[in-house]
Amino acid sequence: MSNLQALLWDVDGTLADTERDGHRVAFNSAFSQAGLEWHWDAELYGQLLKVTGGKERIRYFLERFNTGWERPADLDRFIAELHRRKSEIFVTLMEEGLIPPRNGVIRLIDEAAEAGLRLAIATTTTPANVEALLSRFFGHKGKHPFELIAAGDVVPAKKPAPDIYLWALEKMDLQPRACVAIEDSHNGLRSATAAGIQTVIITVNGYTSEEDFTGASLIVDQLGEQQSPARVLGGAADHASLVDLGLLRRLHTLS
Ligand code: XBP
Ligand code: MG
Repeated sequence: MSNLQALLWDVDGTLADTERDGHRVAFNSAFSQAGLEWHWDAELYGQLLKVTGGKERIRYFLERFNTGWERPADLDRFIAELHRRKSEIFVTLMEEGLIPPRNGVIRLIDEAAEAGLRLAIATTTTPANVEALLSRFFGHKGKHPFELIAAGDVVPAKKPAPDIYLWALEKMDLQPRACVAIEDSHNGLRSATAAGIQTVIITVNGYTSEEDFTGASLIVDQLGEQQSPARVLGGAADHASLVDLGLLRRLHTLS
């Protein structure tokens, strides 16, 4: 009998494919509005995703890919302001509704909420981004079923550090073994695992499909819908075509 109590959800790449057509576009608009001739194409952005957190990603870009750029005296402040503008642009993009939830996401969230499971978000993205996305997917602000949104700078170290998961577990007074985490990336898997969560489901996307997911309980190409079944890429569920609560409970019992 599974004692599964909660599902902890990543956002970017998991709830929706926000990176290439959302965050990347918002970064580029912020750069151009600031008069910077920087452009992150889809391929470069894939490399930059190695570092989570938008401010951290800009810094990584400067350190690794744009070392010749003359830095302002107060680089931290410059990056923070650039990122503030990027976040405003991203929220506007989300409000326009151009990025839909991934297949099976709303189905599984609804199923879990109806079954009385607790639901939370654990992400490195800015809280306003999550609010905008959830408002779009579940109707106006606050209508979503998540009891906690753990996001952004509430902890100093972003994924792959375990901090954001540990923060959420503490706030919810939950044991890591009572949870399943749903992630799309190697960094996310490492973060959840390091927090003690033993059942991690990975839904890969274009940017993460080649990453190392050793230790994940299940790897799928999507959570799946009746008309659009999930393809199992790894884990103990060979013939599953939908990631539903029954499957999550089985995997949770096994791990
Ligand atoms: C998400 C991120 C975030 C977003 C950008 O990682 O790395 O940085 O790309 O968001 P995960 P901000 O899905 O593992 O949480 O610019 O708001 O930081
Ligand atoms: Mg992610």
